[in-house]
Amino acid sequence: MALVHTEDRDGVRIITLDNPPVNSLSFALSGEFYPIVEAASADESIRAVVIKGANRQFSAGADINDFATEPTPETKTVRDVIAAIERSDKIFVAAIEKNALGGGLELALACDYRVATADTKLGLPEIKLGLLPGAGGTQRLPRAIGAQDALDMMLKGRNVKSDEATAKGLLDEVVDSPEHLLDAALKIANAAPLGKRRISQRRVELGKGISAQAAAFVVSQAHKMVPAEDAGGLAAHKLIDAVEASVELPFAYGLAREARLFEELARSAPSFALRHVFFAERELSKIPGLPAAEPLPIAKAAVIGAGTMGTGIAITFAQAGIPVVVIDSNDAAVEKAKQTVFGMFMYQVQKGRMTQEEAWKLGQSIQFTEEYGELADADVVVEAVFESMDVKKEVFAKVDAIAKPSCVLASNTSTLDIDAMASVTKRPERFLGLHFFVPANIMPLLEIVRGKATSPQTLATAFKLGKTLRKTAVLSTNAFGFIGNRMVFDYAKAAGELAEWGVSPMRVDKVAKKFGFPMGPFAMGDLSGIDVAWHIAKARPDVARGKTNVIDRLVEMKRLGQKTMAGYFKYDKSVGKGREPIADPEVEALFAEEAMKAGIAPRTVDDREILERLAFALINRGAFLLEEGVALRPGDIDIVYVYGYGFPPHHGGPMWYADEVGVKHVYERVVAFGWEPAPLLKALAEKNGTFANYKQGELIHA
Ligand code: 3H9
Repeated sequence: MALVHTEDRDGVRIITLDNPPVNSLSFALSGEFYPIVEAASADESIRAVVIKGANRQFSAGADINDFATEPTPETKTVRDVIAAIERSDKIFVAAIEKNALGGGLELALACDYRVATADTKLGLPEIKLGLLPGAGGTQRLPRAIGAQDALDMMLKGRNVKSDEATAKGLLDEVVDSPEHLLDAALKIANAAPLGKRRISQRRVELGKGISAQAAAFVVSQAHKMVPAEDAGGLAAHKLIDAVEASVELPFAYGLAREARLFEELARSAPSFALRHVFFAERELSKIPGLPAAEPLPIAKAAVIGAGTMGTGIAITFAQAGIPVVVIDSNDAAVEKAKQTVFGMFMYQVQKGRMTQEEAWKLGQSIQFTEEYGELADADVVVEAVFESMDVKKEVFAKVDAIAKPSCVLASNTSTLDIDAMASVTKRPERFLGLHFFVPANIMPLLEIVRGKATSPQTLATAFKLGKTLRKTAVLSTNAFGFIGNRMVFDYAKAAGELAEWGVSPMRVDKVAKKFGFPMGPFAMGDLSGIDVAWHIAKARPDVARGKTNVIDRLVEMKRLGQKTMAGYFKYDKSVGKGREPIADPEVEALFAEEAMKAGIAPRTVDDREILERLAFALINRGAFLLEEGVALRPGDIDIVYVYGYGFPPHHGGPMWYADEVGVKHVYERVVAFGWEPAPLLKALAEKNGTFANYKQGELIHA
């Protein structure tokens, strides 16, 4: 099947890109596209060319898979296609439907005119893949909209909708429906009111009101605003260099600089890691062996419990357009929840993200009641009550008696047994875990926990719901702590062990932050609550308890974390609004005292070992979870950690990081640390394997 089709209409050649699902501009497509452009340029019967996309969109850019393959001298890329358009004397019009991203937008920018549908998104999101736009985007976008605006758009990887794109001068016309797009493009192609209009021939302005002399200052400021090259900022710095070239160099030289910088990035470790994250995210809902099932419609939701979690979940539903009823009989909790909801939507109004009226409507779509009867017509019920099996069982027995038979029941538990809860209902096949992360309306991760009776249709409904709620949903089996928390227990224990040897919590956190975590393990413990960790450690000392009694002592001292302004660190309202950890010698002394009681001698540890202990604890547990089938794929674990726990995406997630540093090295260190190595880690290490090539059920694939 051809990837590019052509049709002539009265001297206009219509080129249609047809590479489903997103018309990526792969090597293969470019191989067909290039000669078509050359032929149109050489054809005297052709006045103009319209480029459009099949599959209801223009193009999502270069094929990301191609970056891992080495092109041969014969390979044509989107860059060659664009160069051919640039050389041509014909009028080129881009007819853009829905997406013009990355190379897709770069292709459109090489055309003389652009017309788009109202739902179009334009953007150069390459930075999210650790790349920079490498097909002229860094040179043409600054010429089209000003260097500073272009830099901002590209550094954030921000897409703009058609109205904003028109205001920026990126679009010549917007049509109200895709049916009118081709006609509008043909009209422009025929009239070509301004003749050839190569963006490459424009001068670069820095931005409105900024003089050209300010270029050096703008560039140096931009370098200061982004993370260091070795802390996730490599692509950002190269991107700034490329935009600087657009300001300082003639177009052709700027283009050459961009190409060199792009190739450098395409081979860089952070870009490989980010591309892994991109594809791992898209694998998540592909569940091997799961029969296809039609998801149930979710038009109304109920949340049991108006605590922090329940309120966040309710806001999430409301924001996704699903009306929700929150059931709680505790007046004080309901009052607080109402205030949170109000404050949240008012904040959005203040930020200009919604109007008063929209905020009011959203607020109205969350109803509070103490009547369980109100959930009778809900399609999904999410329980978010106190973390106690007895309480939860009682709630579900009640819910099951009232909810309609098709209603899906979900628990938001972070550790408890889903099957035990399902057993008190008459619908275990409609039961599962939906584990949101705090704050539920902000955190993108959702763990979907499959019970032993959960039906394929219930799972399909949960994945669809996850998408509607704009969450990244990862499947886990019903195991203690599921994926994320099960791993975090080992991580926290590794951090605790370091502090028991006399490494200060502040130093441990600093090393984690330097690696790229937004906060270290101790600050994270303070945020989630020392009492929460203490309850879990009491329930499952085998998995969640360290070697000393530090955690019991902290609870005795009422140092429960940020909420009591003291935990592993202390907090002060005047420092970072009470959220900035301040080292507390009292806690360091407590670690020393408890370590001595437990017979643990102090030792010095260098930063490298600190990082290895933290990261390798995650990797080793991740390997156990893979082998036990708790997580389906290494990539699923990586997504849990990147989206739920702030693992630096430029290291790809813990399992990707294991491959980066070498599985063998990880295994040897795990053994040297005296930890029980996961058999899978050992097996991969012995065969020089990688997690990237590991497939469930096989020890080493390929
Ligand atoms: C670039 O252009 C570099 C140039 O500057 C320089 C070149 C020299 N390539 O997300 P979805 C697949 S870099 C390959 O589930 P949605 C995706 O894996 C590129 N595959 O759908 C999935 O496959 P599968 C810059 C791609 O509707 C399927 O398409 N562009 C690509 O939720 C559906 O994707 C970007 O970074 C691709 N470029 O969202 C845009 N794009 O079915 C990246 C998608 O096997 N793409 N696939 O799982 C996106 O942001 C979203 O996919 C999009 C659709 C918004 C387009």
